[in-house]
Order: sequence, then C-alpha cells, then structure tokens
Amino acid sequence: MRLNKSALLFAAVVAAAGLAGSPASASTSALDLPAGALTIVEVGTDAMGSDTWANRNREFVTFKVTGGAPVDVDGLVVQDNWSKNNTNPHTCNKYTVTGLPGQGSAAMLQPGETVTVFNGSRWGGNYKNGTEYRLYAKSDVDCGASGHFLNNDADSVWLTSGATQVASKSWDWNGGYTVN
Ligand SMILES: [Ca+2]
Ligand SMILES: [Ca+2]
Ligand SMILES: [Ca+2]
Repeated sequence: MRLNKSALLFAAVVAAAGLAGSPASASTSALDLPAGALTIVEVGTDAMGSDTWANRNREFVTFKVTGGAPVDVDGLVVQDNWSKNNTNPHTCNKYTVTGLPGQGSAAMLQPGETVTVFNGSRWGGNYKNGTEYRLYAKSDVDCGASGHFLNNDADSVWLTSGATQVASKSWDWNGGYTVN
C-alpha cells in the first residue's frame, strides 16, 4: 500500500485529535468541589413504623447549592458514616451522582434547586419534580435493616467530591423521622 504525503498528514492529524480527546473526557470525573459548596437541608432518618423493603424511601438526603452560582455535582458521593469509615467492598450505603434527570450525563445544579437521594427505588426511576431532582439509590435488601441504613439515633451523612468533604450532617438523638 502506498500513501502520499497528504494522506500521511491526515492520519497524523486524526491520531493527534484522538490523543487530545482522551484527557478531555477523563476530566469529567476529576471534579473536586470546594468544601461548603453544597448544604444538606434535610435527612430522613427513620421510616415511620417498622423498617421494611417498601418504605425505605423514607430514608433520604436532600441538599442544595450554598451560594449563588450553579454547581456541577457530577461524581458527588452521598454516603453514611458506616460507608465512609468502612473498607468493606460492599457498595451499600453509598450513592454516586452520575447525571441529573433531563441533563443526560451532565449534573449542573442551579441555585434554588435541590437534589434528594432516596435509599429505595421508584417505578420509572429518577425524575425532576418542580425544582427537586429525585434520585434513587436502590439499596440492597441485605443493606442495614431491609435496605434502611441511616441510623435513627446517631449517624452522619457525607457529601464528598474527589478528595474534598463538601458537606456533612450528624445527629445524636431519636426524636423524629427527619433531621433538618
Ligand atoms: Ca433509620
Ligand atoms: Ca422506623
Ligand atoms: Ca448508618
């Protein structure tokens, strides 16, 4: 096979473009939000009555943008204390944001909007309700108590971006179903 000079140049340009494309796609997962960029506004800690597979969506974490600028929450990890401090490879108690409903794989959260990560599942999956993105972690039945893993009496939830602890909320009580 013989190639003329322009064909070789073309091949070189294609190869260079391919190389240049790799770091760009990798950078989407290299997010590292500053501490305080998000605020946890509410945590559902205790489903009313017995903890069952059916009511595990009563455990949830809701957060919002702290400041006045949009925040890219793609790759954000939402987890409880056990998950954060345990090296067990079970992915229980841990949810990673990978896009928001209506945005494909992008996850830009605007000021005034909230994200709620529910422990359970929903027919139809993730969706946006008004200004709230509702995401479902689909916790395993063997995770905690029937898929409930936010301890009623004392626990913490953490929002982590890369190596940065963006936000956390802890409680040490047993006086209700949610913590604000
Ligand atoms: Ca609970
Ligand atoms: Ca309960
Ligand atoms: Ca827990």
